Amino acid sequence: MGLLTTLRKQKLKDREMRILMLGLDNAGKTSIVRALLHKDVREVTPTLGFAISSVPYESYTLNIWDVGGQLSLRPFWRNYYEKTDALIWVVDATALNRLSDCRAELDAVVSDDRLTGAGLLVLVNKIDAVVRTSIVATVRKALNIDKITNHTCNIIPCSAYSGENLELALSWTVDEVKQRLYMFG
Ligand code: G3D
Repeated sequence: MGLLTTLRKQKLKDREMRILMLGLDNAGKTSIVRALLHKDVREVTPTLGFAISSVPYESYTLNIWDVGGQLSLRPFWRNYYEKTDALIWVVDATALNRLSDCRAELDAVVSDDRLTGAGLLVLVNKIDAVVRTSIVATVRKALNIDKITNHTCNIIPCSAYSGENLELALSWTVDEVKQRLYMFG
């Protein structure tokens, strides 16, 4: 059994997954984490560095790394890539004028070798505040999601405020990681 396979099996045995949550500032990353922890989502303050939260899901512990998305913090994102099992990229559905900036940042992140293999879930957050028709298609196209070939991708609309689709987001993420780890088992 190769070292990589052994490490992957150990990871599954430990039942912990490392999830990196990134996106532009103000997308709603911290709010989503708070919603997952059943905390008041109206009480967020900007994440100046990073915060790690442990979210129980099924029999797993998801260690979610919420890293600040301000321009000045983005060069530090790469310091968090190592050992990431899944990347959750959060998009602000109310800030479509920032999609080109968002795409440039996402392109740089997904092409980094240290994230190779990690599943990619794009969450289109704040759908409680927009007209829903075609929002997912718009974001999918603007971010060129269909051109990302080195990650298994999915895109889901959600709302940290209402909690809509957050359960679905977790279940997709966990299933993707499980499938990949077992595939190499
Ligand atoms: P960030 O961690 O990505 O920087 P935050 O984003 O979680 O700090 O959220 C940024 C702002 O978006 C906050 O508003 C927050 O309340 C709001 N927000 C987060 N999620 C949602 C959502 O699902 N729906 C709506 N309508 N707003 C959301 P403020 O006013 O504090 O800047």
